[in-house]
Amino acid sequence: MSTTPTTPTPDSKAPHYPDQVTGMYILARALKNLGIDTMYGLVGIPITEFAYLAQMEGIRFVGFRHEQQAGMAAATHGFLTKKPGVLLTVSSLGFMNGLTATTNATVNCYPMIQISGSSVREPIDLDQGTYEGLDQLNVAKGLVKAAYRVNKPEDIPTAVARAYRAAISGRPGGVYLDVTTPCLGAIMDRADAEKLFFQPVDVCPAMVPSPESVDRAVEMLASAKKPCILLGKGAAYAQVDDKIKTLIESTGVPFYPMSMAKGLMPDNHPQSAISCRSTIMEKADVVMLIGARLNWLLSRGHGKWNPEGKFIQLEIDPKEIDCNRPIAAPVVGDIESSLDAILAKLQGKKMAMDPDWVPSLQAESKAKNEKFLQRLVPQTVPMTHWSALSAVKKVLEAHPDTILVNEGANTLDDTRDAIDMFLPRHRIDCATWAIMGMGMGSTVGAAIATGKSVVAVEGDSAFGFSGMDFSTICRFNLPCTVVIFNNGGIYNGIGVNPSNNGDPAPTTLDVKARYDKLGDAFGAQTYYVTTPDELLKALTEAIASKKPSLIDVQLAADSGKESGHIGYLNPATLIPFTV
Ligand code: ADP
Ligand code: TZD
Ligand code: MG
Repeated sequence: MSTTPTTPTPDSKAPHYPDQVTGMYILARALKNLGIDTMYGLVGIPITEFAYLAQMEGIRFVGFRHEQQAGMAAATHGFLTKKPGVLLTVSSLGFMNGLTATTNATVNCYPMIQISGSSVREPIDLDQGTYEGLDQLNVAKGLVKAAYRVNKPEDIPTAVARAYRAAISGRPGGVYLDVTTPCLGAIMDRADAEKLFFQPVDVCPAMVPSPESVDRAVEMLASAKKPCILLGKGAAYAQVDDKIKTLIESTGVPFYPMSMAKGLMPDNHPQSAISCRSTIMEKADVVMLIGARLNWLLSRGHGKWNPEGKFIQLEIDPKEIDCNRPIAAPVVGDIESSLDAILAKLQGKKMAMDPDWVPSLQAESKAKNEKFLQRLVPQTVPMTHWSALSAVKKVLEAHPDTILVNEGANTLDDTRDAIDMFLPRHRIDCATWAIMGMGMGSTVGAAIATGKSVVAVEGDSAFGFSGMDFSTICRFNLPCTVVIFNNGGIYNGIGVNPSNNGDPAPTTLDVKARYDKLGDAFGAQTYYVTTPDELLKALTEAIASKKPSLIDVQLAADSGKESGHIGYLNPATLIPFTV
C-alpha cells in the first residue's frame, strides 16, 4: 500500500481528482464518519479550502466574525447535544481567540473540539519567524482537557477519533486538535485514503458505579430527616430527565437547581426548593449532589452549610470528590448508570424524611415568592432591571420552549431569579467562570443545535463582548431575539471618575447608545423600548416572527448594583465610586 503523502510544493499543489485526495478531505470525511454535522469557525490560511470541502461533504459550516464566539457556539452545541461541538480556527491569533472558548468549555464540562490549522513545524520549532508561527500545541496543553497534533494524513482518522473520545468520555471538556499546513495539503491516493476510515466502538462508555457506593448513598438518603437533591448542569447535560423526575417524585425529596439545571424539573414543582437556598444550606442533613460541583457557586461546601450535614455526590470524575469538603457517600459513575442503580435499590425502601420538611419549605417558598413578585410590580420609567423583567417574564413563561441565553451582572442575577424555567436545557448562561462574552455565540449554537427559538437577555456591557456576531444571527437568519438591558455601564451607569479629568468612570458605558441601530445595519427586526408595555409587545412580536431581532431596552442609569449578587467578592475599599 503506498500511503506516503506528498508534501505539496508549488507545482505539485493540486491533487489529481478524483484519484487523489488531500489531508483536508480526509479530515472532513473523518469528522463526517463520526456524525459531526456542524462546524463553527472563521476561515483563512490554511483552513479555507477545508471549510469548503466540509460543506461539500454535507457538514454545515457556520462562519463567525470572531473565533471566541464560534467557540462559544460549539461549546453550547456540545452541551445541548451530548456530542462534541466543533470549532475551526486559523493559526496563531485565530487559534488563541478560539482557545478562550475551548478553555471555558473545559471549565464548564462542555464537550467540544477545536481544530486549528498551524504553520509548518520546523521554522516554528527553531523560532525562525514563519507566517503566523506559534507553538500552538504547547500553548493549548494545560488549558484544555486533551491536546493532540496530527502531522500526517494517514493519522487523521485516528486523531479525530481520539479527540472525539476525549471530548465526551468521562468528564466532558474541550479538546484541541492541531493540524499542520503540510498535513492539510498532503496528497494521497484516494483508494489508500479510503482504507484509513474506521468506526470507533463505544465512544462514550458507560461508567457504572460500584454497588457498595450505591448502597451507601441509598442508605444515607433514605435515613435522612431533611434531605435535598441538588441538581447541577451535569445533570442537565446527562439527558436523563425522566430518571431524575422519578428519583425526585418517588422519594418526595425536595430539590434545588443550579442556574443551568433550572427547568430540569419545573421551577414551580411542589418539591422545588429554589426559593429556599439558605434554609437548604443551613438545615439539610443530607444533600445529594447530582452533576454539581461544590465550588464557589456553592460556597465550596462551607459558609452557611450545616457543618453536621452530609453530602452524597453523583459524579463522573473521581478527582472531584472531597475537593472542598469530605463527601460521605461518593457515587463515581455516569449519572445514568448511577441513577439506574440507585432507583433499583430504592424500590420498596422506606424514607425516614421528616413529614414537616417539605411542607415547611413550601410555606417558605410561598411567602418568599409573593414577596419576590412585589419587586416586579413597580412599572418605573425609565425602567429598572425589575420593571423590564416584569415584561420579559410574562412573555418567556408563555413560551417555555424558548431557550434563554443570559449574561451580565445584575442582568444575569435578576433574570435568573425572575424567569421560571419549565423545560430541561433551556437556560444557558456565563456559568462556572461567570465570564462575559458568550452571548451571541451561545445564541447561535443553541439555535443551530436545536432549531428552537432563542432569546438572549444581555447586559449592555456583556453584549459588547460579542455584539458583532449579532450579524451571524442575521446571516444565518436564525429565530433569535437579543434583548439588551442598557443601564449605561458595567453594573450601572452612574460611576464617577475620582480624578475629574473628564474621562468616563471605569464602569461607565453609553446609556444613550442606540443598540437597535446596530441591528438595523444587518437587516434585523429592531425595537427601542422605554416602558414594560412596549417591551412586552416587542418581545412577543419578535418571538412570533422567528426572525433575527434586537430589542434595545432603555433602563435607568442607576439601575443595578456593583457586581450584581456577588459584590461581596470585591476587595474592600473606603472610597465611594458611584453617586
Ligand atoms: P453547576 O455549575 O450547575 O453546579 P458544575 O459544572 O459545577 O455544575 O458540575 C457539573 C458536574 O457534572 C461536573 O463535575 C462534571 O464532571 C459532572 N458530570 C458531567 N456529566 C456527567 C455525567 N454524564 N455523569 C456524571 N457526572 C457528570
Ligand atoms: N471580562 C470578562 C471576560 N468577564 C467578566 N466577568 C468581566 C470582565 C467582569 N464583569 C462581570 O463580572 S459582569 C460585567 C463585567 C464586565 C458586566 C456587567 O455589566 P452588564 O450588566 O451591563 O453586562 P448589568 O445589568 O449592568 O449589571
Ligand atoms: Mg449594564
